Amino acid sequence: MTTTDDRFAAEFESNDHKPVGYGRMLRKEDPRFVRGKGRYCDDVRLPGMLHLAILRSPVAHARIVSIDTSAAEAHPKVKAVVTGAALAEKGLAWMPTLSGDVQAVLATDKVRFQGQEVAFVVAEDHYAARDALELIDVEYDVLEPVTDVRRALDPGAPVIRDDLEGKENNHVFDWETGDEAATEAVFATADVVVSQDIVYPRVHPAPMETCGCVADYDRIDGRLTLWSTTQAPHAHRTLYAIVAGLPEHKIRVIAPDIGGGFGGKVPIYPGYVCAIVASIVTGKPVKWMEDRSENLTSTGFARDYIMRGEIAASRDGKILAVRTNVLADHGAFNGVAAPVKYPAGFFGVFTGSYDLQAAYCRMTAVHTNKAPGGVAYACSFRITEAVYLIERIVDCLAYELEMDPVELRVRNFIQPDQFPYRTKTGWVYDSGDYEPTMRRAMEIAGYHELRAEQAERRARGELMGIGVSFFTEAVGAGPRKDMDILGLGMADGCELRVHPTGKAVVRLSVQTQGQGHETTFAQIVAEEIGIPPADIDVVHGDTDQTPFGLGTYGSRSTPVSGAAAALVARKVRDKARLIASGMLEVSVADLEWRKGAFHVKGDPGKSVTIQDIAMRAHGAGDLPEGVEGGLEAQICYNPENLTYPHGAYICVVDIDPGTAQVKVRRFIAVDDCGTQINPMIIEGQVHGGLTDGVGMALMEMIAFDEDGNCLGGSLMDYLIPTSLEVPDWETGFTVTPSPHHPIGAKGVGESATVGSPPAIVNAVVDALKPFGIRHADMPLTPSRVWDAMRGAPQPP
Ligand code: MCN
Ligand code: CUN
Repeated sequence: MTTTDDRFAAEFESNDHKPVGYGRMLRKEDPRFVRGKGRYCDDVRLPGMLHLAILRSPVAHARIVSIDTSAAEAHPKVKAVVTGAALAEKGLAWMPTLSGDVQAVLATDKVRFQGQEVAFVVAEDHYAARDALELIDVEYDVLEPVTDVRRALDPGAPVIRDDLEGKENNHVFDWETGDEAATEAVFATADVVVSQDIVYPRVHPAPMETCGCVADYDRIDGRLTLWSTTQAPHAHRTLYAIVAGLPEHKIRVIAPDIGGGFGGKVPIYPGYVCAIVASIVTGKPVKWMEDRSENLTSTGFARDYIMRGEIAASRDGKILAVRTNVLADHGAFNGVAAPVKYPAGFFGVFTGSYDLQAAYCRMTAVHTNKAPGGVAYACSFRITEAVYLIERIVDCLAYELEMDPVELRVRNFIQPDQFPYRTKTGWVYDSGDYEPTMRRAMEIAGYHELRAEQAERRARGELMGIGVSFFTEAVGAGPRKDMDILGLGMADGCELRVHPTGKAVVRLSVQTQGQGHETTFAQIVAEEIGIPPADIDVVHGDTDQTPFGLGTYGSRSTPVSGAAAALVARKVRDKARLIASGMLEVSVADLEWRKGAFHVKGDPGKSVTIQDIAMRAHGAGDLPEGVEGGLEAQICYNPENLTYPHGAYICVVDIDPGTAQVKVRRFIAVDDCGTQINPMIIEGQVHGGLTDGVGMALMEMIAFDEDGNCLGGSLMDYLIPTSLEVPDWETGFTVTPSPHHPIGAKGVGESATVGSPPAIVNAVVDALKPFGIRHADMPLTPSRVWDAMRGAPQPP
């Protein structure tokens, strides 16, 4: 099989788009993973370890009348049974969420979503703990649930958060961005205005490994060690210190190998807190691991935005303004993980890749009787929703103007000379060159031939669709002046030590969940300091071993910690230069750095390698005046701006007119994430994100019935794509470096998840054009497509 990757890779890497040294090297972590030698939370087994299981609410909304734990306590293998009332006595029944709300660790007064934590059992083994859950008798007084987000603010709707003083309705926040009056003025005089209701359904990241932890509290020296499925070990440690009142220096959070995070492992879940409490109470290590249903029903969901998009344009296709109204379902507790000043995440980039005159967004967020969460699943802090909105509404406009969707986009692109470009909602795009990326995608796709083929097939009554999307992402939060999580500024520490024999250790605050950081961060340091990646160990995921930083999400590792790694290596190199000048007995100005060695200018024979310098830094003899021994450095990097990767995606689908089944025949993705570190890893990230996109566009939705029962509690009901549903991805790349990142790299980990759903939906809607259909909501399952074809009303 020849993939586009092969066809284009050689050409791509031979031009000036060279990735950083060692480019496509194999992943250093893979020998461990492919041999089944990864070490995940559930592999942690400590002597005397107990097991914790959580009793969860079977109903969505109910008052707790009574809880009888006596039978469970009498179970011979049970060590403790804890309820919300018991936690309340210690002031631990509630914990802060990442968005400044509070969430019940165990319910005391009411349960507010199906699957909410009500009590926990600690037992000698996992099975006994689960068995004992069945012995707990809870009497519920069932209340009317709020499941329809559109009714959450109706007068008389049951108030979910009556725990909050003075709360009389289900309102969470109102938020707006852009200029309402200026936008209204543009809309009032525009030739064409198109408006469309668009739903981005609630979906779940569904990582292979569910959430869990092992808490080990040492009563003698008061130390807590927590192995935990976390994407942000340092931030979690600080929050545990605040919640549990433990001194921060006595808490060690270890994130071992993680079997996929996708944002679902950013929040602190009640289960972690329960395990810590259980270990403190019993004095033994305690393990908690969720099962699949618990993961799907109670951990951070994603999306759940109901949007009305409006676009104003001139008759000849100049887009003038975009306006949107959003109703956001935040579930029972507002557990969204987003920088404090950004309650709607980075949804403000809904103006997309287009040069507009005005834009405005108004959003209302509400509580419903559903699990908390809101930004997981490779969302780039809500850019998924923003990109879906703009790319769907631009296609609606193309439909009304009877214009080719590519031509409409190209006509409105922000031009290369407009960067840095300030959008009408205040985001400053660092760099971009959009048209070549679009053209590259068209070239790989054979866009014009595809349109010709489509015309022929349509004439035969076949349903073939071609969908396009073009996205600009904003990744790499901070800068810290604008961005913090619960008061913790979004900057990242990094530390580099070179040992006497020239081997190195780089310590990161970010934490990989499968993205290959052990490889790519070694590559960044290798490029800067000339030590081969094999000789550089990447240490992460352990607060005792690494400097403070905010963790991995929003594709921030490369933009923030990647920059930190490059700069810390340069700092070490600067010191190495001083030592080299002493060793070669020339002035610093006479030295030239070339791949791993300092050379005396004009005397190529005279040089010292970084390894020679490392030994000298630690060895006998004098160093130049004022230079300390050792060869190491540390920094805390505060990014100047986000980085703005972009991409052009083209999707080709065929729909079976008899069954309404959508088949993704081809998918072409051209991504631009600035300077590339490891093109192979980038392709892997893109392949994964595209697969996510097929899932969301065609299969995935966490649905609820009228009683608030979650209908997506198993992978039989919540469908995720397999290799059978996805095509051979065809990828291509362009490179527009970030001007402010030390190596010009931008993030890429969420690009394909962000960019692909609109391309797929646009393709399906394009295939359905003969039916006069302009829009249909995800997931485009056969039944939804069938209904759309029959002109049936769309589900709410
Ligand atoms: N990379 C590169 N060159 C670039 C940019 C990135 O070689 N110019 C490489 C990086 O070095 C890194 C990988 O690509 O190895 C992803 O980098 P980056 O875009 O910085 O994203 P993060 O490392 O911060 O990863 C987070 C991102 C997010 S937020 C989600 S959600 C997601 C994603 O990554 N979750 C994932 N990809 C995932 N991939 C796996 N396997 N598992 C997850 O849980
Ligand atoms: Cu929003 S999912 Mo990723 O940022 O961890």
